[in-house]
Amino acid sequence: MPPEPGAAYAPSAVPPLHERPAFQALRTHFEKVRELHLKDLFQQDPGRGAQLTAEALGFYLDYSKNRVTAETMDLLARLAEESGLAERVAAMFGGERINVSEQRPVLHVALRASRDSQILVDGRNVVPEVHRVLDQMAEFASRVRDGSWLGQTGRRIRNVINIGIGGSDLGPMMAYEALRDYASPDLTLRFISNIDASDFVEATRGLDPGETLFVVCSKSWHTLETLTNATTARDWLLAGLGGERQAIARHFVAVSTNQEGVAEFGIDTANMFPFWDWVGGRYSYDSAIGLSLMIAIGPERFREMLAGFRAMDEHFRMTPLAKNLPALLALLAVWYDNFFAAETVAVLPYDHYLSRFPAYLQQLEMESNGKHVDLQGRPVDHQTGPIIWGQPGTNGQHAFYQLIHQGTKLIPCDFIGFCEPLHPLGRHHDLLMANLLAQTEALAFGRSAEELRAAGVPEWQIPHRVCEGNRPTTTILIDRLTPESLGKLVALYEHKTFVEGVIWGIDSFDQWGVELGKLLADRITPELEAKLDPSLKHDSSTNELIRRYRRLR
Ligand code: G6Q
Repeated sequence: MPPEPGAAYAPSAVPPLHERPAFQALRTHFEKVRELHLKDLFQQDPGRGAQLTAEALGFYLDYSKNRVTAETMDLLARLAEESGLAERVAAMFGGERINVSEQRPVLHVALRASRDSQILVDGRNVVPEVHRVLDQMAEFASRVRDGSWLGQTGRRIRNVINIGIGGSDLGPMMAYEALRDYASPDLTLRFISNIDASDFVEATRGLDPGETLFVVCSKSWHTLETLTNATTARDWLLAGLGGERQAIARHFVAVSTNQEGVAEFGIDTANMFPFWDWVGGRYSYDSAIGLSLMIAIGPERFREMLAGFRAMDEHFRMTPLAKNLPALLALLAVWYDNFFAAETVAVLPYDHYLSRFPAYLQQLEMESNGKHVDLQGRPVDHQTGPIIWGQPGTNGQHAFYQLIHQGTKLIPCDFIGFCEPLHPLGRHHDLLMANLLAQTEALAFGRSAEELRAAGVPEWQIPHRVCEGNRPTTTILIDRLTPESLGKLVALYEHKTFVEGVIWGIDSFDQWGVELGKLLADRITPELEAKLDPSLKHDSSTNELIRRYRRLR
């Protein structure tokens, strides 16, 4: 939809990154500090480990094991200011159309705003509508949970399957895994995202259609994977329930912005949970896209999670940069990305419940900041978002950590740990946390040839065993994994991503590359399915692959 006259957002002019005075000062500063070793920095300043930290909302951020000095952090904060951060934060929270390429506001913060607050989009307060949908979700989720929502054959729902992909899958899936300990033991929650039928077959294996509810999530209701899976689910259900079409209303609900599409599919729009075009897919799991999660953990816990998001939003909006947790994480990311030329960042949660968190962050950060032009559409002259990857500790220690310790690449790492265990079983938690701490220590300080010699390591082996150290890490210690702290953690990274994008001068809220991907397969599908050999007009590689596939399918 074209923007309303006068509604387009135009941020104040900010010079390109390389021309900002703070960036130039950082370049000079970088030459002075690039060779400094963390070992020396800690020796010179014994208070460093307590000083280069920030604490808020039960989160303790220790960034002292990064290759920075107090001056680095001051200069980076100046860079954020010169990038117009304060103005952009106000514009985001104020409902301006800061997603410039789609001319949309970016208001995931409205999804967790308190009932009495006011956030205007084109002069209309959107908060009452957000709470109306939350209440609708709560009512429905409670009925599924207490067994008063019955399936077509009169039996209660025992299985909930979320169908969605990308932003309509990763968020609820990550959060469900994270909060499994809080989920109802009476319900099974599964996720189908991939167009590969194996995903569907495995997710529905062994389930009774009469006890199964599908939550179909698609903002656009145009996504091939989701609509194909939803259609297969409808067939599976009807086949299992004797073909009675009215069963669809008892076993399917939809989360979408597209009411017409939902009705056309056959889902009763009374069972549709709306959201809005000002919520980006990867920022949406605290909207109705989180319905399946709410069914699993209950409305009360979902609201606790929203309170966590809200607390981090307020912290981000109100706290000076030097103590602002999301901003600090972003400043460090910019430092490694634009000065040390680090290509990747590892996120390493020391909590098995956060096993899907790195995958979730991959979408959040890489889709948001994988951009090559600035807000005005000019090519950027600097690196933008890094590659995000990771796995839970301690498992990764026995696999890829080797490259972080002794490889040739600089990989800044975020270590995330919880002080209180959810399962105080034997020594498990102390051992888990000892590993987290030991890794950050080893990465920073390494093991020198002298230390190895003193330990009696033979001379010929020493070069192989030396760990140089000076590998940067940030440690985030959180009190306990709860719905509330998960909300804070996700909002922490959402706002970190936003600050990075502001400094890089890009639109963190569009995803035209993803949209292109949605179109590409449409051309090839009929060529694979055609009865007669189609005339192929691709490159010779694609043509050959299509021919081979057609022969062997
Ligand atoms: C997220 C992206 C993308 C999107 C999926 C699903 O920010 O836009 O991951 O969420 O492509 O789209 P639908 O919800 O429209 O099906």
